[in-house]
Amino acid sequence: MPEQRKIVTAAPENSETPLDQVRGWVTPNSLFFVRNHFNPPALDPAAWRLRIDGCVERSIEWSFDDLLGLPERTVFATVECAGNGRSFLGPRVPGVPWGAGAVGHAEWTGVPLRLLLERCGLKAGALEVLFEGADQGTEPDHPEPMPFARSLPLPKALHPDTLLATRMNGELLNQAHGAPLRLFVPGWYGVASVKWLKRIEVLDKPFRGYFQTKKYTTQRDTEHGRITIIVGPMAVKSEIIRPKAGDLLGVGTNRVVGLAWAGEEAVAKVDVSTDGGRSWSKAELMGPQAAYSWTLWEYLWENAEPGTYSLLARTTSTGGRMQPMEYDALNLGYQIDFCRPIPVRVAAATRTYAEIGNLDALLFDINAYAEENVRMPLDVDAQYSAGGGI
Ligand SMILES: Nc1nc2c(c(=O)[nH]1)N[C@H]1C(S)=C(S)[C@@H](COP(=O)(O)O)O[C@H]1N2
Ligand SMILES: [Mo]
Repeated sequence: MPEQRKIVTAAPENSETPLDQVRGWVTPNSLFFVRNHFNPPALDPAAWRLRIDGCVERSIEWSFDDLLGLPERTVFATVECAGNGRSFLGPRVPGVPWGAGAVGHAEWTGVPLRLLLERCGLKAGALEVLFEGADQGTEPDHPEPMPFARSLPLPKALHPDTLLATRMNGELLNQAHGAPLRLFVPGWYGVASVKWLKRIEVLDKPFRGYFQTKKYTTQRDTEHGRITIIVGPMAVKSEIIRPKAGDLLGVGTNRVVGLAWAGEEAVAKVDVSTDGGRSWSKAELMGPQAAYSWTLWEYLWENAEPGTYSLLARTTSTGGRMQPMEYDALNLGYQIDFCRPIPVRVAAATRTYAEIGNLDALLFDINAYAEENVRMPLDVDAQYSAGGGI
């Protein structure tokens, strides 16, 4: 099978990481999911400039080469789109109908945003930092063209791991992932990490843009009524990548493999259930277990008897947060973090068909069966005749 992203929409590209092919900790750039609201702009790094202005002592402009010459920092981190898994929700919600693969894990390298903000000098009253991409377009409920823009609260903007990323897995950013420069906010949903950066502005009041307050928000009921929350840190989540929903497994021992992540925290534990959540067993965590990063895990399911089963995985973070069993409808089609059952069948292995429609294999079996049933009496006949009769 060719290794490539799974296209959800072709233009602009929205595509998934092929999770069933994940075998390592880091997702190769060519397989790393892409989420584009508008057509990706082609920016010439030689002509490109980044300017920081707004609530600062001095506004400064950098060329791409200037930025490459500044001290770098590298962070391994998982990025998930806040709408990842939306197609599994019922009732259906509007938005890109993602399967499970709007998530990936990479090594991100760049200049800490803090360093540039310190060079500009923040004025008293600085509250948020606004990031504007060079891409623009319209949405059905916003017919006026607008750029893709998001803001970060000052504490996260000043966190030493928040980067202006130039590289992904050691390579200069490619166009799909935001070349030449993108913001990278580890532990937060992908929407925070603005691609194709054009402009940064320090604000003294909250940003109210379309992708900040109209989209990418959830709701919560409080004693003061229902409030709107801007999507930020990623939730605790797991994904079973092998077997796949609908797979036919053999009797005996089967290997269940998956991924788990916990936003700004590390994964502490993954539990697996083969009986729809009645009982749980601890999965084995494989490889690094680090803040921001996903962890691979495996569970050896022993003594599986013929039948139909519902597999579940549930992650707990180092801070003690646990994945919920049900989806919270107030999440409005974002933050899809519930434990999703994966139905599988276990049967004694006779012959399995790669696909139900494999007629050649089916005909082969029917013929083999017919031949078997015809041959026996023929053999007996032959024996009688060879034996010279009774
Ligand atoms: N300029 C710009 N930045 C953007 C977006 C976009 O459409 N335009 N999409 C955001 C969303 S919703 C996600 S999930 C991530 C996806 O990053 P990727 O395409 O590199 O995987 O980019 C974010 N940054
Ligand atoms: Mo996203």
